[in-house]
Amino acid sequence: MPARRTTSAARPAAPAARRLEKVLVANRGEIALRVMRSCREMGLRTVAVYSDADRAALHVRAAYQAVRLGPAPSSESYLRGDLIVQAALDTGADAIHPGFGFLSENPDFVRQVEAAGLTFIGPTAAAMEAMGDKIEARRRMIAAGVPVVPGTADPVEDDATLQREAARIGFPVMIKASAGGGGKGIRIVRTPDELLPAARRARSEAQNAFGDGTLYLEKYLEEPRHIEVQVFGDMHGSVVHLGERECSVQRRHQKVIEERPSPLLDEELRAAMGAAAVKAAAAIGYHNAGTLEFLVDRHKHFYMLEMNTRLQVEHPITELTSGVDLVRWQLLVARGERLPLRQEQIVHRGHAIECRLYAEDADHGFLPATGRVDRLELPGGPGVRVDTGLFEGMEVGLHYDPMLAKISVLADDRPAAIARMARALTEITITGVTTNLPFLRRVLRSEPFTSGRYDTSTLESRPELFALQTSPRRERDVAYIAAALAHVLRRRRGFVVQRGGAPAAGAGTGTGLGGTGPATGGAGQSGRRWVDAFRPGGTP
Ligand code: MV4
Repeated sequence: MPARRTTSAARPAAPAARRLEKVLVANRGEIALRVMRSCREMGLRTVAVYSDADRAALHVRAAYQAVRLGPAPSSESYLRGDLIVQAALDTGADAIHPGFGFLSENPDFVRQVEAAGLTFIGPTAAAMEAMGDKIEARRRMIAAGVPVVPGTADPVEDDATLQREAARIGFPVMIKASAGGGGKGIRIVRTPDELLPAARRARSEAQNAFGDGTLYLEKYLEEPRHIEVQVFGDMHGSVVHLGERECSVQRRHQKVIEERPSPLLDEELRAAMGAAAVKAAAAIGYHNAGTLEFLVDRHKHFYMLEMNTRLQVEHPITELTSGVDLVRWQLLVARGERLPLRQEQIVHRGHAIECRLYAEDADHGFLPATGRVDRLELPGGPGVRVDTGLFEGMEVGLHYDPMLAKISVLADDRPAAIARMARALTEITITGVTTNLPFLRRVLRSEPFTSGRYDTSTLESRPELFALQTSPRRERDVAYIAAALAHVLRRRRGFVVQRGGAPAAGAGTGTGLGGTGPATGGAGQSGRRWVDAFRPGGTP
């Protein structure tokens, strides 16, 4: 597909084959491991970089070589593009994979990498810039015929323009920062009198956060779904899509569960959104992995919002249903090869769901949790995939993203995928750090999720549906059980039960009187578990 209306900088580079034998992975945790796995399968050597907090991390152990960057804070380690490029040169790497977050969407970093004669595994700096400037992106998408949310085509500078444009669009409107993205620097304005004060605050916030106070306006869509489309381009001008991911289960712009296909889309809408996503990527001569974010309103109208110019956290669900290794494709495209499949050869099978396990306390304001992981059991079995950098003994601190693991499942259909995920979640044990695991279980079996009728506001507008359930009756029952347990354990002090086995010889069977067994040896030393006290035949 030829790319039209592109500047020379955005046109696909000459597809000269490039040497790719050793890849430096400029990231940490599960995504660094994920990238290294595909590298290894392709016979490529890997270089890890790490901060002092990550000396013992799995990504360091998985790599062929590892280079220390600096102290734990990202600003002194994973965000130090200069040190990362130097590490690549020192180790003889020929390419850098940025993962996601950190430097992955920083066009200056891309230029630094290329100036050093290295290959950046991702799109061009120009494509990142075109999509990073939201007003510029809207202009280009409108020109390409991709639907965007009704709004302004130009920055809104003065108060008169703000008022005129807001009235033309119609309230409620949303004020957004052109340099923004994600959830930063946006404001909902419901009435004309709120407009100017909101714009003033938004402008100074954007100026502080991004060094650019440029604003634009959009019609505010109420309770939209957030559905994104995975695209892939090569340096020969081909662009394909790999279907959508439903990402509406989120709170505070933090995604919690993603699934594909979206329960909302029919084949017609899916095809229309896929075609729009391909058109958007082709219009800027895009190559490598990208994602087009759309909002879908209650009338099932879709509007492009933003383009993410990187591999995304939730890419595993696309891999599960398509069978495509997206990192492999990134590496192939970066070395100048053509996409391995044409659009009609990309076929999805089954239903995939991803749950994000976060180190946070969902029952106490979702505060970030820290600690040392002392026991860890991860799920497995049919159709289960785990992406994580966790290991027993790992310290979870506050320096990096709180996401600990991604649990993904593939099954024949949506109900089977939900059942499989519920099963997988029950197989997880993690102690030493509080996680959102109980919250994930509650969301998974909630009515909005099981029915597929949820939107981006559901988690935040109906928190009671996902909250820890307590009631006077339930609390009374818990109190009864605790009292009974305390009673039994008191009477049986010294009752020795071998861990997981039959009661030890002579250890109080039948009498149940305190003190008949060995008087020494607490539960910890005997290895006795409280459940053993309730084994059939084990009661007095
Ligand atoms: C919107 C919107 C409604 N109408 N724009 C939030 C993050 C940024 N990427 C764009 N966002 C939104 N833009 C218009 N015109 C609602 C959101 C929004 C949202 C979007 C995607 C996923 C979750 C969200 C949660 C709240 C608001």
